[in-house]
Parts: sequence; C-alpha cells; structure tokens
Amino acid sequence: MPLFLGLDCSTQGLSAIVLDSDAWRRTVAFEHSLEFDREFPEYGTTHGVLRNGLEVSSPPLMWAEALERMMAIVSREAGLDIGDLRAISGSGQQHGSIYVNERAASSCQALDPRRSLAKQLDGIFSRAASPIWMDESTRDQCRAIDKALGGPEATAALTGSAATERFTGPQIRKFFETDRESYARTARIHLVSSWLASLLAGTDASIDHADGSGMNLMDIRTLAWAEAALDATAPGLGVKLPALQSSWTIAGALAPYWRERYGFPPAAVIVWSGDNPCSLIGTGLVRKGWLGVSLGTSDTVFGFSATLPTPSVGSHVFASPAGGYMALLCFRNGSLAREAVRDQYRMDWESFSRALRQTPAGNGGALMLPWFDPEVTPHAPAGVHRLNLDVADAAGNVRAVVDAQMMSMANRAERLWQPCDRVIATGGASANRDILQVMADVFGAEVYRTADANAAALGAALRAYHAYELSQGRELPWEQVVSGVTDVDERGRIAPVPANVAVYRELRKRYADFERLKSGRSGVG
Ligand code: ADP
Ligand code: XUL
Repeated sequence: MPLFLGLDCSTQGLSAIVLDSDAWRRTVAFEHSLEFDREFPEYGTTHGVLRNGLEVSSPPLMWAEALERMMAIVSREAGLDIGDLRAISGSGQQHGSIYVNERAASSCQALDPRRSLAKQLDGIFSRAASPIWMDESTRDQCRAIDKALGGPEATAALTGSAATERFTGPQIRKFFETDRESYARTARIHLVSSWLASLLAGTDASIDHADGSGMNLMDIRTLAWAEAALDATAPGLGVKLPALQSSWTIAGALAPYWRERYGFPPAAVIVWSGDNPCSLIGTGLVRKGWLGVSLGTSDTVFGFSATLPTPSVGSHVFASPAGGYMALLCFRNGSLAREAVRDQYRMDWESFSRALRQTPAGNGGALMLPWFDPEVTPHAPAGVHRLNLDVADAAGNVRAVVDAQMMSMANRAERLWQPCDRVIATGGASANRDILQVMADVFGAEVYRTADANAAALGAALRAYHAYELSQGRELPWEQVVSGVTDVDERGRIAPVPANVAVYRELRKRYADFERLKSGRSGVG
C-alpha cells in the first residue's frame, strides 16, 4: 500500500507519522517522537531552546541530527515496507530562520552517504544559532519596519500581520544591524520548514505560501515577496531568500544520501509548511466553520477562510496550505505556563486535573494573568499577576491558569470568528480532558479532540498525499483528503455545562479589564 510520511519539527521535538493509504481511506501506520533535550543533551537546550534574556534560539544542527535519527528509525524500526513510500512532507515551527553561506548549496547536493549528516553540515552556517518564534528581542526593528511601511496597520494590510517580534523579517533586520559581516556572508536564509525540506531533497527548497506568511515579507494578496517589505528589512535581502511556491509543490526526489544510506526509494519531497498551517489540515479544518485550538508549547487558535480576512494588528492572516486563508492567534505562555504552575505546586498531570475537578468554574472570581514569560497576545512583559488569589492555594492557581488561558483565547476568538459552536482541540495538552472541559465552558461550545494529538505531523502527511495524487493527475478535493483520518470521535464530545457558561460570560469581561490594566495597553492585541 502507498505510504506517506509527515514530519513535524516543533519547539521541543521532532515527530513522524506514516500514513498508509488505499483508494478509500488512510490510516496511521506508524508514529514516533524524539524529544530534543533528552535525545540530544549535547546541545544544552531546555525545552528545545537556548535563552539569553529576550533572545531565544535553537541550534540548527540539532534539527538536522534529529531529522537523520528519525529517518533511520522510519527506515529500520517502523516495520514498514519503506519501498512503498511515495511522498514526504513536513511541518516546521513557524518564523524560525537558518542562515547559511555560499558553500551550503553544494554541500547539500553532494552529501556523502558514508558520513553522518550533521558532520557534513559543519561550516555551512553564517549564523550558528537560529532565532525562533519565542524570541522577543526585536521591538526596535518592528518599530522601524512599521514606520517604513506606513504604520502597523499598513504592514498588516501588506503582509497579513503588523511587524511582529518573532516574525522572520524583524529577526533578519536585527541580524543585519548587529552583525553586518555575517549578514553579508549569508547566501541563503531559510525557514525551519524550507531548510529541512532542502536537506531531504538535496536542493534549495522553496518556502510555501503558508509559512511565508509568517515573515512580514510576503504580500498576502499576490503571494509574492513584497519589495517594499524587503527594502524595509535589510539591503540585498531578495537574493538571499528562496522562491515562494504553492504548498503542493514538489521540491525534488529524496536525495541519493537518504536512498543509499537508509534504503529509501526516490519518493517525492513536497515543500514543507508551518506547524499551524499543517495543523489546519491535520484537524480537518479545510472549510469554513469550526475553530481549531492547538495546546502545544504555544497555544494557538485558528480557522479557515475562503476569502482574505481583513488583516488587523494583534492577529495574523496566513495563506492556507489548502488554498484560501487562515487567521491565527498565538499565545506564547501555553504549555510552559501550565507546566510552571504544575511544577510550582509539585504536581503531576493527574493531580493537576484533580485540582481542576475540585475547583468551581470561574474560581470564585479569583484571577491570574499567567505571563511566566513575556506574552505576545496581548503584548506584555513577563509577570504573573493575581487578583483575589492566594499564592498558597495550589488548586486555585491551577484553575486560574487554565481559566485565564481559555478566557484570553475566547475573548479574542469571538471578535475574529462568528460565534462558533464547535472547537477541535489538538496538541500535547489536548490529552487532558479536564482542560478541555474548561475550554468548552469558557468558549460555550462543544469541544472535540483530534484522534491524533499531533495534528501538525498528520497534516504534513496528508499534504504529502494530496500533492502526490496531484502529481499523478488526480486532483482530490480537500474534504476527501482529510476524511476518515481527521474525523473526530463523536463519543469523545465534551459539552459545555450551561451554568458554567453563564459564569464565564460574566467573568470574561472582568478578565479582559484586568488584562488591559496589567498589559498597559488599551487595545486588545
Ligand atoms: P509542540 O508545540 O512542541 O509540538 P506538543 O503539542 O507536543 O508541543 O505538546 C507538548 C506539551 O504537552 C508538553 O510540553 C506538556 O506540557 C503538554 N502535555 C502533555 N500531556 C499533558 C497532560 N496530560 N495534561 C496537560 N498537558 C500535557
Ligand atoms: C505562531 C507561533 C507558534 C510557532 C510554534 O505564530 O509563533 O505557534 O509556530 O509552534
């Protein structure tokens, strides 16, 4: 049976899903994850990242090593007939960038199958560390870019988002400003997605329109590089960027390195995309209607739109990898904030859940703003603020962090999307039913979880399937591509409790006031 591989290089680890496909249905034949901190301790990361104040980065070589280890596992330990692999695609954490010199292209093309990948990539980087989406150090660059483009609203109208600290353009501008020599030595700037696709195909892979939307460099209407945005970012940037192409483009065949070293066939490498765009596919949200919520390292809320939603400051509009668009909100203090509370009170996830069950919806009005790290939605410096909440009350603090996260998401989602009666939850924390009950009560909507918590890897595998079929002259409707494998289990429906919905309807207003007061901003950001 034809096989399709989806990889997901996220903040904390690399995952793989192999889909087995026949004409009627697709099933998950293999799934595996590698955690960066545990598997690659020599890189010294914590939760997959290296921190230096507001600067947050990851070592790009670690991602390459993880890619190689995963490919070895898929070929040797998955128990699959790997000769049936037809196509591979992937999902990368969005916005992160990789800077390589002019030697990179030839090194990638001539990888020696007798030597490990990482060893052969030594010396190709013009910047050792890759800034990632958690980096908050580019406020000055964002101001300068917005100013050059006519203000945040104008940047949003052009690129889909106002200049945003974690987006690639401001990160590139900072690199140019602080290390001109290394910027000049940079021949190519890749996203995590396009770089890993390049390693698989042994050629310079394009950036797909969906992940390209997270750079503040692409015109969200024409889907081409926006000259004015390039000029506002750094000189000579245009020639350093890969091409932009549709999400179903074939970057090339799997390079000889992978075929000779691991016995893979010359499967098609489909351009990779960002993790949120891939999650849109992996949650089956290829048509307008329901909302997706991913509870991963970051929490995100997203939804499909056939027409261009009006870009605004504080939310993001991306091209969708299924055509059309997606709107997205990103909350930086996702799992890391939940973990901070769990660890502070020496709990495990079971006792965390018990605390949720033992406390009333709305926590008797006790509130927390859980900005353990600087927050991006709303923009706020690091700081945990409590209102009517005793820090010694362990269960109350657990309820408060989850209440806060759900109210912050729901308040903003309401403005972006029409009242929505169904939410599809995915990501690591969607395994926790008690967290999802709070989600249902706060959103006032039914919550379903995806059959597979890794919607990004699943979405990547489905994209590989769709693009492969297209290359064979079969253009499948997206509903057909996602059907079956993304169907939610109706029995797992989590219904909102009407009395709790009423409590949160009131509390959400007070939460919004508290948030406005402490974030020091009048807007909703
Ligand atoms: P990534 O953004 O790296 O892809 P994942 O979607 O894999 O992240 O989610 C990983 C996170 O899921 C972990 O950091 C952990 O905090 C969270 N998680 C896993 N199991 C549970 C659980 N039972 N309850 C709450 N959170 C959980
Ligand atoms: C979205 C964002 C994060 C990353 C990592 O804008 O910054 O969700 O994609 O998951």
